Amino acid sequence: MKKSILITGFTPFGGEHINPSYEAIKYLPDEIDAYKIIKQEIDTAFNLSKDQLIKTIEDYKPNAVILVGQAGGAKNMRIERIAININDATIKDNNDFMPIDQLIIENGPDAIFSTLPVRKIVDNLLDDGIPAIVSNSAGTYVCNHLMYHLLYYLKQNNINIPAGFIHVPYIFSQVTEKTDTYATDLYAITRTLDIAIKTIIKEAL
Ligand code: PCA
Repeated sequence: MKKSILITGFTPFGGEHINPSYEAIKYLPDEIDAYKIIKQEIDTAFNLSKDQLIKTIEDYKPNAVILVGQAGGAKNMRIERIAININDATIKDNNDFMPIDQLIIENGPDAIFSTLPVRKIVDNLLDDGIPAIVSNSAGTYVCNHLMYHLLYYLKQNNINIPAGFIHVPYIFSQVTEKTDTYATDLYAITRTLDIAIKTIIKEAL
């Protein structure tokens, strides 16, 4: 099978009409540095997201997995370092489900670290003039849930590939009616993902 990298974004949620994570992924090329780029949109739904992701991993056996999600109000690209074993939603997901104070996996580890070169990705983004940080919390909603499931699945199955999560801000079209809310342009997000992919290929593959 051809060498590949799986990159996923989410469907819009919480009253938004678009989700910048998947919008940005659409503009990535289909191949980067000889790796096929597999693009997938995942439902913002606790109980659907994991199966959708794992099926694609089993079908394509990618060499790396990058999950991307919207972090409304964030002022930088947030390269997530860690996923924690808790679901604690403050709004319903797209399936009307709102878990509170629930473990993701009974008896699972409290937390699992990203296996992406997070610091190197941040450094390369900053060198390119893109605001970026290493983030120590992916929240407790669907994004953290899927990141935790991904890292847990890979560990359980002894699949040693780089995998992790990137949270991105709103884009301008989402904040025209929100006052004092940070936004960036879609191009900056696509460029962020392109730099992240190239960094992963160089540092971890
Ligand atoms: N962001 C949400 C879930 C889907 C998305 O794009 C989150 O941060 O959990």
